[in-house]
Amino acid sequence: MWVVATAGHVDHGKSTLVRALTGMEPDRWAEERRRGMTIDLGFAWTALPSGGTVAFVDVPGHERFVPNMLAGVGPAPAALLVVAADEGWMPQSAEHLAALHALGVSYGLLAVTRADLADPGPALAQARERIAATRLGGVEAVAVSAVTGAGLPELRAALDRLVARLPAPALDAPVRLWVDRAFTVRGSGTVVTGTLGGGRLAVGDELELADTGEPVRVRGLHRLGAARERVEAVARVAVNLRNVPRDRLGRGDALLTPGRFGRTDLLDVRIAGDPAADLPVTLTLHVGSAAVAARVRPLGPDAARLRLARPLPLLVGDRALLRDPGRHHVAGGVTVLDVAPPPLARRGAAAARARVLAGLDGRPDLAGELRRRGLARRGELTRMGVPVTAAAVAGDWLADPDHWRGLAARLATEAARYAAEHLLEPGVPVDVLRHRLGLPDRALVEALVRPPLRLAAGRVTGSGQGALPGPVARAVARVRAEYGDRPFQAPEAHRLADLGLGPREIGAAVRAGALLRLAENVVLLPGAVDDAARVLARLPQPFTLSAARQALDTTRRVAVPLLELLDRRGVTRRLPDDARTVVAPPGP
Ligand SMILES: Nc1nc2c(ncn2[C@@H]2O[C@H](COP(=O)(O)OP(=O)(O)O)[C@@H](O)[C@H]2O)c(=O)[nH]1
Ligand SMILES: [Mg+2]
Repeated sequence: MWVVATAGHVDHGKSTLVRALTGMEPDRWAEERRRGMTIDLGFAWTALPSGGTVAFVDVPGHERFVPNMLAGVGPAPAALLVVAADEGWMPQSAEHLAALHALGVSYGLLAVTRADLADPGPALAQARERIAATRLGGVEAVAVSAVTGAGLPELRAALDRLVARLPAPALDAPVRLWVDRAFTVRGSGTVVTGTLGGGRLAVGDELELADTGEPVRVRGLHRLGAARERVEAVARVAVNLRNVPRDRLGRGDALLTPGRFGRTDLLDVRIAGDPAADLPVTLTLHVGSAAVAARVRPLGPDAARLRLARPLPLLVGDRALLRDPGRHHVAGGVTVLDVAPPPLARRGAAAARARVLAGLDGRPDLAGELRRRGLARRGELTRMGVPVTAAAVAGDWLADPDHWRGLAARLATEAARYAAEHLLEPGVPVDVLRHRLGLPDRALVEALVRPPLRLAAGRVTGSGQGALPGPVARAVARVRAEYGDRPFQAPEAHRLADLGLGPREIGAAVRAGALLRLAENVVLLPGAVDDAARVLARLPQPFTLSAARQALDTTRRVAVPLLELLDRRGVTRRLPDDARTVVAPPGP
């Protein structure tokens, strides 16, 4: 199915043409039929000669109802422009064309209606010239009369050629169904309709209401008036929602694939049209079926920051338009550049931001997004409309490679600085580093730890080795002097206390490699383990604990943990009878 919106001045024959093409009545309201004028959007569809189906969103042409027109055109990918042969180009012909251009609609067709009333030639030439200057370019044109039927077969054939050119919808895209109508059906509850431009819907699907974020479930689906289990884009759909009161949603809301869209009331945009500096401070932003007041802050000649009166589910690259309702003036087409822009608090931030925006084009770009943000979460990027194709550095965090390298270097510097400031502490707490580096998540700090730094018990260790506070260094020097010639005798606990070596000091000396801790309050000088292995290797193998103790000239207090340490290091092996052999003697 294809969806085509009508466009054109009031009374130029849009609804009559849709009726003639489809046999359906697009003017749904009694008031519309009584007044002979379209007020709100109408819907009708027909089969084309090729067998394909085209659904029309018939829009009102009256100047008062341009917002309704925009709600219908916003989500539709193609337009049928209608100009009456007997009236020619009129104000809403121009305004509707400007809207199509601003929204980036580039597929269309011109129908010159009421060709039985006047020579269609002049209106056709005039309209074609105006259309050629827009994104629609050189469109096919057909003169028709709904009264005589002249031109209708040609128009059908031209519609077939038009829809054949339309790009295929992205069926794997997340759903963002802009609601253009919401009503209650007795016995079924709330039903909303919209143009499904991408993705798929199925009965039972869970979706999210854009305005409130609340989850809703699809109870039933209709496509062109017939019940369906599933519907693919492009389609006109009616969605029956389970347990959703009618007053919870309306035109301008949207049904979303959960988790795939953010809601933003602050965005940076490119504006094609009036110079940004000339725009009124307040305009209406039209996007999808929504119309929201926007405060405009120019950032450069063709870029601006918009503050919306309510948040919308927008993605980078979305097309929208800004309109001045008072002047009936389409101020410009909008391309969304950033849906999560940085605050502009510092002096000069706006100018810097303008320079950044000048380099953006609305095409989602992961590398650029990371370059600008440094770090971003996977879900955040997805909800901006930026496909995540790179690996995370930690958890669900992605990082710009340069920024990440810089953080690793800063982490090493900060860890060393902390170690120098806190000599007796076993490394720097992860949270301290997180704070000093300004990182939002501990997992990032942990992922930044590289050898020789290590992560142990919530701290980053391995910095500042050898730098012991003076008193500790002096105490260690005393141990070295006193025990250098009896390396396997450990100072008694009271001797350690006399030297001022408590648990904290010993811990620092051990981390600095100045002492070796065998057990609580049992320390040796660092070379003792290799020396012990060499002594033990010269014993008849296997040897007993007692033989080891005598050879090393030490006590059980030292020998037991020393041998256990040698076992753990694979230097000795303990046999079933508790004797040991040296299996891997150290070098000389
Ligand atoms: N003679 C003639 N009248 C037409 C034709 N198309 C529409 N009309 C009349 O023009 C008026 C406006 O048509 P309508 O479809 O409501 O215009 P819309 O406002 O563009 O939807 C109606 O009175 C129609 O009957 C046509 O091809 N020939
Ligand atoms: Mg009409």
